Amino acid sequence: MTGKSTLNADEWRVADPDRPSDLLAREQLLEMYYFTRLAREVEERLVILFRQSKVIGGLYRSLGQEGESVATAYALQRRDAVLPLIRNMGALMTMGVRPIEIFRQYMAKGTSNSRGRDLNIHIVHMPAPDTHEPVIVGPISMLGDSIPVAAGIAMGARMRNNPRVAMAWIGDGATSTGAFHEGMNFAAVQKIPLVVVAEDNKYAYSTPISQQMAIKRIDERAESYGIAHELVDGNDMLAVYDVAKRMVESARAGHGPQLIGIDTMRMQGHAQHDDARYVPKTLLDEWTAKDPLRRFRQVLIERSIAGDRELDYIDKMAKDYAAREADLAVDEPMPDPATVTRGVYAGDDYAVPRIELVKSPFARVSAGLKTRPTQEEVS
Ligand SMILES: Cc1ncc(C[n+]2csc(CCOP(=O)(O)OP(=O)(O)O)c2C)c(N)n1
Ligand SMILES: [Mg+2]
Repeated sequence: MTGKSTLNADEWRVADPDRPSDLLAREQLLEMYYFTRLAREVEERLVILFRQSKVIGGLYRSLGQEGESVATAYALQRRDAVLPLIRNMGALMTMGVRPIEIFRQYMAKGTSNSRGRDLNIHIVHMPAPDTHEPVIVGPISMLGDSIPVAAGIAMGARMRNNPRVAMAWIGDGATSTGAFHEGMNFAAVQKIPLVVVAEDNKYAYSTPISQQMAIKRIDERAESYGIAHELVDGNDMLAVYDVAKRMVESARAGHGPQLIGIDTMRMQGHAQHDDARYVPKTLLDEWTAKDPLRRFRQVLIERSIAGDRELDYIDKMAKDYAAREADLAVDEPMPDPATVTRGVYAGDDYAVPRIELVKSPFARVSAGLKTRPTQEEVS
């Protein structure tokens, strides 16, 4: 072929079937970075609100786990179902949940999704059946129970010929519950399109992983059910995305449930009230060096996807956005005490407010960035 190639920088990359991340365009990579940074900034804001006694109840951070949360959710389609737990702020940001919804919930505002009846990221979004909106089922407090629920959601979709996949995140501790095992077995037997993200973050509250399971790799939990499984470095965002994308597509193609084991670390206590003195400092030091956001930033720079200037710009956008959303939520009213018994029992017509979803969460940021790298940047 002669003459100037018309292929642009995103198209010339040759896809390796094992590495679907090869096909991610520059904007998508920056979007993943943005969601990860946004998850961290929203939580940083929550820490400030917590110290000001504006947060009701505990504050559960996902520090060090934002990358795996984003990279797994990024493998989904918008119409899929997600069942995140307390460490999956990144998944909520990726599915387009407006940060103000998180602040409202954490402050138990009357405007919040649960109108102050429940806290933190316990939000729900149940669109009309078969629309292209995401289904979001917030953390179910009885750990492990989200697995049979996720299986039910995905099975229900399949019965209506809706190619919806359900993704459920679950901690190492929660994989020791009976509900987890029953849900996994049921999903396997029924070949349900369910992807389970099992997070080995080394602790379940103060219980170390060695007292949680006698196997070394969390993904081996899946072996006895005949479920496909893989273990991945949870702080390497593109490696996580690669496994998640392959599994989501495999589940969608009818190959049954899949389990992705995430090797990561909970970088703070179980919640803000837990100083985690039982965690050896050497372990924290080892994982501090593997911070997912810093590592991903490095990858983006090395691959000439973006430079410090652009990434600093995204950081600032995320930080300012989180601050603005928090300020808006602070000024909103608390629930009306006269309604306290309403919306608690079934059969009540006191409807749950719909949460606000952002259609293309990254659009406002990318508008300020060049959309393609220059030839110099890629050569
Ligand atoms: C069935 C059940 N048992 C105990 C608890 C109390 N509890 C809440 S969070 C938690 C620790 C969970 O650890 P893990 O599953 O590893 O998730 P992580 O917090 O590490 O993300 C416990 C024991 C609960 N909510 N449900
Ligand atoms: Mg854990």
